[in-house]
Amino acid sequence: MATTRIQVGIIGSGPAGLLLAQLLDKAGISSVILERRDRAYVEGRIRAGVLEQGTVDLLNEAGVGERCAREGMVHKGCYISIQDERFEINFEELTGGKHVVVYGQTEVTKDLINARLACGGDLRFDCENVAIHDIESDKPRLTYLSAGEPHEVVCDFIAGCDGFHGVSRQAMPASLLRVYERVYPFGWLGILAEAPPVMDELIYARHPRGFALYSMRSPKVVRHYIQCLPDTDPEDWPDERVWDELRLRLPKGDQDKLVTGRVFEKSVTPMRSFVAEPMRFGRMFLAGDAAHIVPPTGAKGLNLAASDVHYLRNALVSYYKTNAMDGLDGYSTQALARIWKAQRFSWWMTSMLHNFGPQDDFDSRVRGAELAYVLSSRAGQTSLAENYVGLPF
Ligand code: RFL
Ligand code: PHB
Repeated sequence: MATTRIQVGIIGSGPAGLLLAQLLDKAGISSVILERRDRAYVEGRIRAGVLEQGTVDLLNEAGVGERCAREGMVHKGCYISIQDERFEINFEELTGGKHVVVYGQTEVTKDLINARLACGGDLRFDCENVAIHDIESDKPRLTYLSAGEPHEVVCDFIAGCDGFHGVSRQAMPASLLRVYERVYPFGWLGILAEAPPVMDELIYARHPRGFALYSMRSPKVVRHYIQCLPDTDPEDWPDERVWDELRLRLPKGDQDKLVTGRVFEKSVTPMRSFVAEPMRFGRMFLAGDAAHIVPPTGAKGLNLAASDVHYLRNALVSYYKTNAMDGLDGYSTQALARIWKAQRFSWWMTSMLHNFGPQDDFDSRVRGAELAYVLSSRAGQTSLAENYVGLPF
């Protein structure tokens, strides 16, 4: 069996695993990434779009921020509509100059993969049956198959960056793991289309027909979502039906601003909130979606993966400098403190903006009143803006 000896073994080449590898590289710490899928699949996955400044800063630190700085679109605020009324939330004014950047996760992933390969970093695609061994020892191991051949990685630490369906969380003893979960009775049908954005900023729309989000990827490509049932088959939504529904959920005064175009991606995302605690077992540390999922309404998933990676990188750097485990011992608690705040924000945005169904009358009135209050109060708007642009880490 081919054996690799390295400092950190990373499972998963999503944003968490790739960013961690590049940041460790800058600190002189060696790592290998084992990814189950092929490069084209990883680079083609359509997901997030909104980056907090803290995430952009980390991309810069990792040496991959150049294209994002050039092509990313700075968003100084967003709009929230309630049926036919639209309100502006001005992030810059409310937070003392902070904003977010719209830059697709697909592009972040491509930039990180290119940087990894350009610096001669070890990134292995098509790794089958990745398995974790000896987690509680000083030399944990990863084994996998590549083109049918067995391989082994012997390392000091394992970073489980393999997303919600990965193997790392599963490798933790069930008796030690506490899981907190909420599954929502709806999903989002998302499209990518060749069309100009509806407005200069994203629009989050609360509507009796259900929530809709009008986002973008560039001045020529939009990313829109509509609330749907979680088991919706995208095949039941021909393009015309999607565009009609998107138009109906906009305020009447904005409906003629929706420009249609060729739809080139359409998929349904179920919505859940999920946290697994702790994020560490022995010498394995979870980061990103492997440990937590947020509903996308707050645009926090990718940004949380970045803040986890920031804390984990700091802890690993401190270990290799001092040989002391304190930083790594504190990682889970430190990361979870920020994760729960983002969970709260994502749940809050989701609950204020979605239609939870007709049987939910009292709660739905309270949720509507909460949104109306937030929009009518500077304190409410400030709270929303402060969380949206990202809490410090
Ligand atoms: P990923 O991206 O899921 O990457 C995990 C990687 O691990 C690989 N893997 C394995 N590799 C080896 N062996 C195994 N056994 C493996 N099992 C899995 C997978 O192939 C994959 O390459 O997790 P990571 O890195 O933690 O990143 C998390 C983000 O991808 C996620 O939180 C965001 O996309 C969430 N999200 C959003 N986040 C934001 O910050 N802003 C947004 O605007 C935003 N919008 C969204 C979103 C997620 C969405 N979907 C589709 C869930 C919008 C949507 C629609
Ligand atoms: C996106 O553009 O994909 C996007 C934007 C904001 C969100 C979620 C997704 O809250």
